[in-house]
Amino acid sequence: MEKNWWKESVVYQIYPRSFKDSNGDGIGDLPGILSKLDYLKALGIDVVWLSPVYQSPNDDNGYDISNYREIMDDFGTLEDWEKLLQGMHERGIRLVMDLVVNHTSDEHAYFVESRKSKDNPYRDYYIWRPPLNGKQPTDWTSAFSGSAWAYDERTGEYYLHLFSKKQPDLNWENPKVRHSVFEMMKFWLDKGVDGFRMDVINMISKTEFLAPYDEFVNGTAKNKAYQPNGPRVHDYLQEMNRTVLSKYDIMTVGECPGVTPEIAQRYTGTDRKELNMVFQFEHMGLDHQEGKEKWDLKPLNLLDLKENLSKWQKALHEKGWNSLYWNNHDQPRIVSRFGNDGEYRAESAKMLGTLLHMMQGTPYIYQGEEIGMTDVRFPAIDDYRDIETLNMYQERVHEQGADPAEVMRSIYAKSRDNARTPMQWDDSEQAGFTSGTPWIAVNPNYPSINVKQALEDKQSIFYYYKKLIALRKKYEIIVYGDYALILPEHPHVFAYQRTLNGQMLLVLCNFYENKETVTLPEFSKYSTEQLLISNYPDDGASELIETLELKPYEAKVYLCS
Ligand code: TEU
Ligand code: CA
Repeated sequence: MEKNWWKESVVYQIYPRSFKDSNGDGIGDLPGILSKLDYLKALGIDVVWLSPVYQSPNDDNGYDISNYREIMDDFGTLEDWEKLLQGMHERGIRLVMDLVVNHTSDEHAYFVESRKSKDNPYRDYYIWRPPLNGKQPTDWTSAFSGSAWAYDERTGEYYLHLFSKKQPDLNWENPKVRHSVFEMMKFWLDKGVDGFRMDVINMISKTEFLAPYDEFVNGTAKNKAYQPNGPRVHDYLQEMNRTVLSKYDIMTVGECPGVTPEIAQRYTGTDRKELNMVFQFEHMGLDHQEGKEKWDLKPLNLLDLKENLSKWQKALHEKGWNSLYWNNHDQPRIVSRFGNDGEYRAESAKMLGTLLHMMQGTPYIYQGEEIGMTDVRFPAIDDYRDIETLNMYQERVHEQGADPAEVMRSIYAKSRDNARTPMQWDDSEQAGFTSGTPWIAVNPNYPSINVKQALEDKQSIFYYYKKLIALRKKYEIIVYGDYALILPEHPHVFAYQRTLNGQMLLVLCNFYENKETVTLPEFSKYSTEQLLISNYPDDGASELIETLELKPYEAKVYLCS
């Protein structure tokens, strides 16, 4: 298999608004991040993915960009950004920027022009359609509730917004749009950035737009949801690769909701010259009811998770590359979601980290995951800030009459704000995040869960993650080894093996709080076994790998030969 630095790296995601405030305005900023680079260096990560820091009216916290070449005032200046990049590079940390080009802000100069008149030179930079029988051109819905079409009085037409009304979708069919995006990418790459995380990049080509449109006219449309992976997406990405990406030594990861392993092979295949890897969402969909929304909860069945992650491991082996993640700024905290954030918080957080970090792919750690930060339960809807959460509450409670308590339960389980409460640095007021009032409240558990405490405790989740990262650097088998699921039918233990050059890595994870005994007779053939890491202290008892006892949420990794 071809070796690449981005296959051997561990990425740390920073959501700047919630990471560290340096000037007391309650909003995290670039100087704040700079002041924490030594912390990241100590953890041992190789790359930082920085969520958007560009100029934005913040309808969707920076994912609505009004100027791609300026830094948001809340976050600092371009000079602060240059210093941050330099600070990272001095420490051997690479910087991956967020690239949000499916849509812009409605306050971007292009859209301000575009909406002025039907013959404006920028009209065709966005997707405009006349009303159909006095209504929306299609019945597509926005990811943030309601129709994906907004009516604009000035010209009497609708524009498409797959996300909020303030995030109009760019028209990638227009070569001028593509050229403008590519020039902007070069602007940042020439400053020295090391790659891009591309926001919903598989949505840039709109699905068979005209066909459903016609169907809509004759009443046969069944296109409620907009479908990603549209017809020209691969042409666009190959053009981007030819024109921009191939000219630099960088890494790319495309955020791709709705990809299957087969589709992901097309985005990440080495011969395809598109992207290095994608973020897939199948494993993040296992705890909601099929065909419904993420808010419609269902408990996780471990067998589904085993089947799903194994399918991805197999499908992209030698054919592409996986990203590995449990968390990001859109997902609830994994220890609360698939682990146990009460009695076994530390054990289960470490177990989940083990399961992910021993797989093949590039692991991503989201800020706070390395100290086991948990979901939050704010008392009232007014305490929430996320547009997706607020729109959903409005729609379900005020428009559809749902029980507010029931809706709050969904919010507790799934709101994006679970991931967006401020980073917990210490046990001082506001968790050491700010000297002022934070833009969103801190999680009240900060006195016991914080970085200061984690750094003082040698058994902390932080040091365990540090060790997971270090193991990946030491053992090639973790990066390049083959994957196979073992004990596929076991309902409580997720076990797999990796193999490379006659060695075998055995990974065992107990997902529940009961003790488990697992028997693995076929492993008697290995003569030596070394315990590389475990989330319980080594009790010195020598064990036979053929019959193992697993404690609550226990994780064990053996290297056998
Ligand atoms: O998210 C895209 C995406 O897939 C979301 O619709 C996701 O399904 C939702 O957030 C889960 O609840 C990206 C960004 O990561 C997100 O923060 C932005 O809001 C969105 O694009 C629009 O830019
Ligand atoms: Ca600030």
